[in-house]
Parts: sequence; C-alpha cells; structure tokens
Amino acid sequence: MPLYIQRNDITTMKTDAIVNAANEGLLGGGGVDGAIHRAAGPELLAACRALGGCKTGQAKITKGYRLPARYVIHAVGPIWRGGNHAERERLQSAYRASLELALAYKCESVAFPLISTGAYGYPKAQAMQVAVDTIGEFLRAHEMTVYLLVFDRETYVIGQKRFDDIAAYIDDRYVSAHTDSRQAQRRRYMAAPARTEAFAPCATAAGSLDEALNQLDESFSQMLLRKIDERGMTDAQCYKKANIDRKLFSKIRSDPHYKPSKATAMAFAVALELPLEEAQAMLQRAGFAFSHASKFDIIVEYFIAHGNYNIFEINEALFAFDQSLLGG
Ligand code: AR6
Repeated sequence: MPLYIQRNDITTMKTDAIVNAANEGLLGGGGVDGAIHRAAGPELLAACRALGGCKTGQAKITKGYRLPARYVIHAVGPIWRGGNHAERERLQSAYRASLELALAYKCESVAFPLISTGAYGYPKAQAMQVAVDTIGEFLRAHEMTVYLLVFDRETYVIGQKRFDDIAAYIDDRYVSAHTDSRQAQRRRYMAAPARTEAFAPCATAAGSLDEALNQLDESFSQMLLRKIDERGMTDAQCYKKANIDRKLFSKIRSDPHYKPSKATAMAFAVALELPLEEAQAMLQRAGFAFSHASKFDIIVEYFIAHGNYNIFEINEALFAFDQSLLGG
C-alpha cells in the first residue's frame, strides 16, 4: 500500500499510529516530542514512565490518549555526529522497529515525522532518503498506508545535485515549450540526449498482426493487465510498485472501461518500467499525454528518461517541486 509524503502536523493525523521522534529517556522533550505530549495530555507521560526508556534505533508503543491516533510509537533516532557513527543504520533501524511494532499492533496506517532531523541534526535530504528507502522496502512486503510528514515549509528535502539536475531539465523543456514554435520544439525535444535511451527499442510481446490489431482497441485497464503479464509481474508487485492502493487496483482490474487519473496512469507506467514511448501510449489509453506545459509531467519524464523507476524517489522529487504525487 502507498507511501504518501505530505506537509502536515503529526498531532492532527487520524492514522492508527503516529511515530514520535523521542530520546532514550522517553520522558518527553522539545520538537515533535513536545508537540505530541502536549496534544496527548499527561496520561502519555505517565505511560512513558512505565516503559523504562528505549535504546537508539529501537521503538516502544503507548496508547494515543487525547490524540486522534490510537497509538504513539516512540522511536529513538541517532544523534548526527558527522555520518561515521552508524547514524544511517540506526536511523533505518528506528524506522524498521516502528513499522514492525505497527504491524504487531495491526495498524493499517502510520504517520512518521522525519526522525532525527531536528534537534538531532541529521541532514534532511539524507534522512529523507533513508526514510523513503526503508519504508519503501517494508511496503513491498506488507499492506500498510504510511505517511511521511515534512513539517517545515522552507526546506526541500531531496539532495541539492538532484534538485539542480531536475530544475535544469525542467528549464530546458518547460521554457522551450512556452517560447518556441512547434517545429523548433520538436527538434529540440528529439535532440535532447536524455531522450535517446527513452526511445530505445523495447521488447514487445506482440506477435501476429491479429494480436497487434486487437491491441488497437484495448482500454487502459486491458493494456495494464496485459503488460503486467508480459513483464511476468504479479498484480500485487505491480500495484505496490506503483504506490497504488489495492482497492483502487481491484476497481481498475474489474472495470475494463475504468478511467484513471493522470497520476494513476503514470504511476502504472513507472511501475511497469515502460520506456517513454510506451509510457506515452499507456497514458493515451487513459486519454492523457505527457505535456511540456506541465512541470509534473516533465519531472516524471526526467526519471523515465534516466531509467529510474523508483516511484518513491520520483515522489520525493515531485514533492520538492511542490507538485502532486504519483499513485495513492
Ligand atoms: N509534526 C510533524 N513534524 C514535526 C512536528 C510536528 N508537529 N514538529 C517538529 N517536526 P525533532 P529529533 C519535525 O527535533 O531530531 C526532542 O527534544 C521537525 O521539523 O522533533 O529526532 C526529543 O525529545 C524535524 O524535521 O526530533 C529528543 O530529545 C523532525 O520533526 C530530540 O528532540 C524531527 O525533529 C529528538 O530529535
């Protein structure tokens, strides 16, 4: 099930559990810890006292008391000491331990803050990457909806180099789409080096002419199911990789005329690792096209053109550019 990256205050989340970025004492503190204790009321501190602390990289659970969430999972992230003190492993471990606890308590939805990125000083872009990778890996094996919350408005949280790279890619295409004649646009578009690999010939399973003609009338849903089979994926592998909810997938599966949103159609094109040309064809089945008048489209295109089909990384980038996200 999906991972959503959002700007939100964790104390307002109506998820089964929220995760607290706590310290080893588990007796409250500043930042998100302070906010959670204030919102949950004094019963939370009393419950925490009984837990006897928690080691870095581990997590413990209490009820949510006056919070909208049923549980609070208190996770202890590492203090950043330059990066050579197993900070990454400990941060991964804090996320994993929290997710395992959520699973043990049958939580279907969990919200995380960016653990360790406040008072503990973990660089935000790196912490975001650890969070997205660790949660992403967990979601490939488990059904859960996870929210990763970014609190402060001013920071974008992907690495500077990737941000600059994408910004340049958008600049090239977005500007040209708005200023050039159609012909000049097309020339530039075709000449861009990143496109070469995107247009590399792809293996298709289309055999006979009959088969090819049949495919002309295919709906989005039919095309999706065919491509899942062609790639030897299971349905679950595909909708998980697309960051799509199982229920939404069932709807698409059972209704050959289902019309998905553009974000959903793109999410499946990414999950199927389609080269750009095939991704275009898939979008067309849903009545859409990649457009260079849309930053959202150009960012997704950037990833496809670079052969990067990690939907969580794409969503990190979309989030950093204030765009809506894929899937979900
Ligand atoms: N909702 C979501 N995220 C928030 C909220 C909120 N209400 N408030 C802050 N953040 P920090 P740490 C973000 O310092 O670095 C405490 O004193 C914030 O912008 O809360 O793990 C504990 O008791 C930042 O990105 O936690 C520990 O002693 C992120 O939450 C120590 O701080 C984490 O910032 C733990 O430090």
